[in-house]
Amino acid sequence: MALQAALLPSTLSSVPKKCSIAVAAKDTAFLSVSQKAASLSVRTRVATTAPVATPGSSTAAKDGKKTVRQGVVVITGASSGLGLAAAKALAETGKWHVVMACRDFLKAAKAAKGAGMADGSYTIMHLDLASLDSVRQFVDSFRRAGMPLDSLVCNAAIYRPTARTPTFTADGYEMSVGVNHLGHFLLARLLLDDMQKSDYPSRRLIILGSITGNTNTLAGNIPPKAGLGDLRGLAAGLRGQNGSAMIDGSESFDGAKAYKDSKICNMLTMQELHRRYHEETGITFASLYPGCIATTGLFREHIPLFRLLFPPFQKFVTKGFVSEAESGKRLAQVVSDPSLTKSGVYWSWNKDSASFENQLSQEASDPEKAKKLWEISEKLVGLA
Ligand code: NDP
Ligand code: PMR
Repeated sequence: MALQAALLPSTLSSVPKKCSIAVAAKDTAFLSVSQKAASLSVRTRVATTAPVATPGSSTAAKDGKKTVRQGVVVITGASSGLGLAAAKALAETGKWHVVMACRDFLKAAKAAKGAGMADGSYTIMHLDLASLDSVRQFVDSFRRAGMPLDSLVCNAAIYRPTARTPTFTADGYEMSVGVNHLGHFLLARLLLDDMQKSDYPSRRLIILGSITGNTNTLAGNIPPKAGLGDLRGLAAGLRGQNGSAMIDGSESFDGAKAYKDSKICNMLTMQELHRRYHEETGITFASLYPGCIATTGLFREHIPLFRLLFPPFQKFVTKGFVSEAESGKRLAQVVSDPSLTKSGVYWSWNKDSASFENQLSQEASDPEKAKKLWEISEKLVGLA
């Protein structure tokens, strides 16, 4: 019920800067139902539950000393799997207000309720990474909501393992790379400004990587192997019809490889952000392989037999399996653990679930490639 009542058009000018979201939610009571319906567009909806404490405000302890305020973290793709589990883990600490940046608003709302996330511990905002317009609108909505930004987690992804023909984003880019890399690239670049304004003691920008994008591992050597080549397909626009839909310029499309390539892009982008911005801003940039979360929606497009056998295979054969809850704790650690402040790191976990700095493959740590990827991506998302 709180959710329906709190459906807000992000364009409302009444949302005050540094607002208490409780006030913003209450304001909607003054809108008539028809006004609400008329002003709600799928792309600009914001829902929030009344917060326990105003996100971004410092709280004064009884002895007069200021305590660290509640942090605000944006997590993309928080409507399922790892993103949802991390959102829950962070919200439960009471130290974080989670902004769930999701393409399916109602799914996200149901998922948060279903996971038992407390009212007031999260805000849902619409973000479709398959549209650069939507990314810009999200940034706009977030700024209008008046919250600070302390951490950003680029988590959303799609995997199209059986696809033999490409599909395309609203801007005409191959979908896996468009969503997993280009959408996040634009989002991260735009929100860096907001993160720089934050006074939070440890600000972190995290981009999900994976073992399957790293060819220095057994998992990374299962065909089709990731590989960006000289990026000629990306440089030509990744459009398929007038060139290649694959980053390396291959003529034939391979959905599984496109995903793994996008993960190399994610890991290279994290390192390039580190090189360009860490010293200047103090922001920690990190990536991670959370373990094989074989039960998530990531494998929804895989054949039924794969979905049946993959979890037991990972549990009992590779022993790389990790539950959604455990992976959520790992990601939450990278967001907030005081011992994980090192920048430019790709985190992994050992069998005892202890984190360690992992080695990226040669390609996923190639600075020349990272620079080239950065420059091409800037052009594709309209930043250069
Ligand atoms: P899920 O499919 O459960 O979650 C992916 C999320 O991304 C969903 O919330 C989905 O939204 C969202 N999403 C997809 N497309 C878009 C879009 N266009 N705009 C906005 N959001 C979108 O997968 P996982 O939780 O497994 O994956 C999370 C991350 O973890 C990914 O980056 C993945 O690469 C990484 N990872 C996963 C591993 C695993 O074993 N599962 C291993 C290594 C890394 P919706 O709910 O609407 O579909
Ligand atoms: Mg893999 C140590 C062994 C290991 C690990 C940790 C993974 C993780 N996988 C391993 C081994 C193997 N896998 C082996 C030996 C095989 C051949 C039977 C195998 C196969 C396989 C397939 C077909 N594995 C897969 C697939 C997928 O479709 C998944 C994928 O590539 O998604 C991109 C996948 C994965 N294996 C993993 C992980 C973490 C994934 C998926 C998640 C990801 O990278 O995001």
